[in-house]
Amino acid sequence: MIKRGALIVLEGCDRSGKTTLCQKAIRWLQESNKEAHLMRFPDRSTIIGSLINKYLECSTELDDYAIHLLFSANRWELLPDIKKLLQKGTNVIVDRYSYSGIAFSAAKPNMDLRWCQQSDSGLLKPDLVIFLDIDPVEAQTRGQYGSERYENLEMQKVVRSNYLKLQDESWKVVDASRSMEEVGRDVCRLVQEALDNITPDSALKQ
Ligand code: T5A
Ligand code: NA
Repeated sequence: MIKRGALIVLEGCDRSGKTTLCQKAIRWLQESNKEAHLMRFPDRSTIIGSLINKYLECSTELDDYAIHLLFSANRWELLPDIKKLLQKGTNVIVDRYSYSGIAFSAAKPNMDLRWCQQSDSGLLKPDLVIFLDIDPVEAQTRGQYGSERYENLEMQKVVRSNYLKLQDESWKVVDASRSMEEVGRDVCRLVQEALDNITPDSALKQ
């Protein structure tokens, strides 16, 4: 019986190092001869993703509820791909997932966190969520925020507090204010543990 792959998500505020660490984890897995595939949300390459991209670049306006559902739809449209990879034994590392969807939308006035959770209900549950934790004030020093929506300190502070409300048993919080090398070592160790925990009869989690 083929052992399914692990679904591992990296989350964190803007500039916490998600993309850098996802790439490091993928390289490390591939060098250890393990099947690994990198995905990211939003995936801006689809039709839904192109609408999200326009919204993030501030070249179009959308209702807060409508954009929330588009971010969610972007995950739903790629769910079959994720399932296929996991079922054939490929480990999938994902740069942002539902937690971003909830933490960012719910940081807007009048958006309820519980409501924001609904549209992602039924997606696959990750085996491991690595939360790269950093004070948004410090993250900001890693290069000026660009012109994308949400890239401002006030928003990022609320996002961080929302993230912390979403922690469950799959979460590991990593201090992301340390050097890239130290953070990378922790991330690779956690990834290895998650892979070790998958057994031939581990089913996909919903
Ligand atoms: N969003 C997303 C929603 O509102 N709803 C959703 O459902 C989803 C999925 C775009 C926006 O969309 C929102 C959230 C976002 O606001 P994105 O495309 O993932 O999301 O955002 P990006 O701008 O690509 O990425 P981030 O700004 O979040 O940055 P990362 O990936 O966390 O950080 P990274 O790796 O690019 O590193 C940033 C800089 O810091 C350095 C790196 O070299 C780089 O220069 N760095 C470090 N420096 C020192 N020490 C370390 N340990 C370092 N680690 C990285
Ligand atoms: Na990123």
